Amino acid sequence: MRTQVAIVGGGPAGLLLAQLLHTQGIETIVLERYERDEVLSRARAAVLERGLVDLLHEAGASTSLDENGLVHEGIRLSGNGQDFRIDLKALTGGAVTIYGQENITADLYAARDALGLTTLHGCSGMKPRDIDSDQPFLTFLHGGKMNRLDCDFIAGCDGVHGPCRKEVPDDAAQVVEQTFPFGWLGVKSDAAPVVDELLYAGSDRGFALCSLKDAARGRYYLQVPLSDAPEDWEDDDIWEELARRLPQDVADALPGGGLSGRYIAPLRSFVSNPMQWGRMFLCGDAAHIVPPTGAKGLNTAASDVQYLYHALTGYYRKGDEAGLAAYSNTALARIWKTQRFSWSMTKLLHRFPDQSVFDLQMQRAELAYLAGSEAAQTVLAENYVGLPY
Ligand code: RFL
Ligand code: PHB
Repeated sequence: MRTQVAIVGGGPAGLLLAQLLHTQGIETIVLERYERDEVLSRARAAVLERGLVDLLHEAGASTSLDENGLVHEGIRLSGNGQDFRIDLKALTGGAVTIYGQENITADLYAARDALGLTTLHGCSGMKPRDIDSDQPFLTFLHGGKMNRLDCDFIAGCDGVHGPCRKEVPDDAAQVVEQTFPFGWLGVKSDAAPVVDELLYAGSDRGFALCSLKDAARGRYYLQVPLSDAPEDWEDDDIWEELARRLPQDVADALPGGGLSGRYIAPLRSFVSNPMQWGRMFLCGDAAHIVPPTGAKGLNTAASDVQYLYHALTGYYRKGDEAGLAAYSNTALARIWKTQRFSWSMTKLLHRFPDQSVFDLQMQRAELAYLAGSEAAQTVLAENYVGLPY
């Protein structure tokens, strides 16, 4: 088998890159480890920056997004006696769109299928080879036999546990990592969302988030100790804990009832540098992870995809290698700003086990300052709606 760009990973980053390259007549094959149902069952991100929405339009995968995406012009923040709205629209002219990651992935698969482009599911033992030559290739098991895919370039869109990042030699790779001493318990509710706009709540008992799966269903998160397991939390315990952490009007309106899709995600920041080695380029979670408090993981994957898409287009259209050579530095410059924002939101709203009285006062002062300062709100809003590419 041969293609121009071999894409490892059929998650949102890999599929979006593939669709965009197709619009420029660049051939791709997408190789995914799991079956499609499994990929589509991962319900995660919901908040899309404008840049990602624009890319989905450009990729020809926006029909359902345009119909079902909810445009949100504000968010609410509470905690330490503060409770205020940040008017994203008034402060930045921008907004975010609420639309589930699993829907984006499904839309991108549908667009790819409609064009008859090749996606192989159930690929195991994936190994990038000769990436520092101009004839890289991949070997992998599929359909009961070993396969070889020759290509011009490999895009490693294979998530945080994928094999591509490991191909950057140890003595060239710098990995910067910070783990937070807590996780998020996430659940879905079939009852109507309790809020019209996302509510990020700090409290003495820890962080809580009220979000939406879509217009009809709510999604909730609670900061929990890493020692907790999802099955430690009964539905009623979750509702009660949410009520303790949320402002009274929201606590009073919580619908109660059955909850599903329970999981606990640890919070961490992680950046791997460089994001390219020879003819292999890393995109999305394969190269970096942010804590979810800023809603930036998928959006950062999208900015990588945008840079790589333009770099590859420059190469194939004009033989210009400058974009490819600069890819890692260009992508990382934006990623570090996104890391900063995700870290600042996490620090602002969570309870840390070893927080001193001074730390607590700083957190309190930070939230009070934000509540009263249009300048501070503008900084938050500008980052939340998404920095320019
Ligand atoms: P993915 O989604 O992990 O996809 C990688 C794909 O690669 C496949 N793969 C392989 N394929 C072939 N061979 C191999 N050996 C392979 N190994 C792995 C995997 O099966 C998978 O299909 O990475 P991608 O595409 O970079 O996308 C990143 C996003 O999924 C992630 O950043 C977001 O979900 C993060 N995130 C959020 N991001 C936002 O922008 N807004 C949000 O509101 C938001 N909320 C969240 C989040 C992540 C969360 N968790 C679970 C940590 C909320 C939470 C709770
Ligand atoms: C979500 O709805 O999954 C979500 C929303 C906002 C975040 C993180 C997760 O910051």
